[in-house]
Amino acid sequence: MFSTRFSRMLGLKYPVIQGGMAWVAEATLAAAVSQAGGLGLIAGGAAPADVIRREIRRAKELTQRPFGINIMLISEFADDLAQLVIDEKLPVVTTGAGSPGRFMAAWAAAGVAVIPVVPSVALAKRMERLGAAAVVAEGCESGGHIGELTTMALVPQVADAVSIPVIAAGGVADGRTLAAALLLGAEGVQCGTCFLPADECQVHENYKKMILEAHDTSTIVTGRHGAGHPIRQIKNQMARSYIELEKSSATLEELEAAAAGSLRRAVQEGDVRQGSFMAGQIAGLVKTRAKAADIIETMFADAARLLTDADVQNWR
Ligand code: TUI
Repeated sequence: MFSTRFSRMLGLKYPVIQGGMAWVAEATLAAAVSQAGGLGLIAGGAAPADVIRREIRRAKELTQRPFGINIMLISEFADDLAQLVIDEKLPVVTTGAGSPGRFMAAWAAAGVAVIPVVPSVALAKRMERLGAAAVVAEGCESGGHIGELTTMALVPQVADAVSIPVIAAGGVADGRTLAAALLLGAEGVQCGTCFLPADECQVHENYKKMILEAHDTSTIVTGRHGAGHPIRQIKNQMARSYIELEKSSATLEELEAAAAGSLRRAVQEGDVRQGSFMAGQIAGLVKTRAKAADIIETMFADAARLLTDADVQNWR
């Protein structure tokens, strides 16, 4: 029932992408998601190509199934990572935080399926024209760097505007939200937050606890007051003091210094005060630890029940 153009394109059992979360999405998690029938991603983040090559090789040891990498386009190593995708013969790449235009010809020549993450209809259309295989329409419920529009508003508008498959991201973490995304016109979903407490996810225990204990209003967006990038993260001392700094009209250099290393401090050190714990608004719904395969199978089984229920109009 969950065979879509997107799942068939990559031979996936389930049309779900594990988000390319910087510092978080490494070989163990990506391989577990791919092994479960979804699409695992290794995050390029701000890492150099040799680090990511090592992760790719490690994932290849762990699974024969397709996986990809995510390239954060503002990384100084984006060009190296773009070539790495080709050298390592990866079937798929996703991109974020910019337009991958300058890489499209080389990737097309190598047969790589390109799936840019987009926050707007205009960018989705541009990506389709450039030859993207699909787009991830990412709403501002998502963790990390976000655009303006919600998933509910963005996904159906993108689905109407392009002919390539649309993958919904932002606020998807269970059967209900998956079913809703499909009803909005998506042919798959991308999830990040719900994989943070996965057994195979290597983040610090404090990060997992932060997600499991979060409630609906636990996240906040930094970067909306000063210059820079809007980032959704758990509302802790780091996020609050950063917003205070922005409001005090600090310089870009001061803001960059305040944020430097904060994601690594969250993921690796579990620094609950000075770390940036990027997470989506759906964190409040994520209550259990489980294997990545269980997270995926439960989500799709629940969505299947909802979508085939004869009484779907009155299901609640
Ligand atoms: O990229 C993400 N999420 C991220 S990246 C990240 S690491 C980071 N750290 C500090 C500063 C910035 C990033 C954490 N989370 N999601 C995909 C995404 N892409 N969200 C928004 C966009 C986007 C924004 C503008 C994509 C394209 C775009 O277009 C600009 C243009 O070139 O027109």
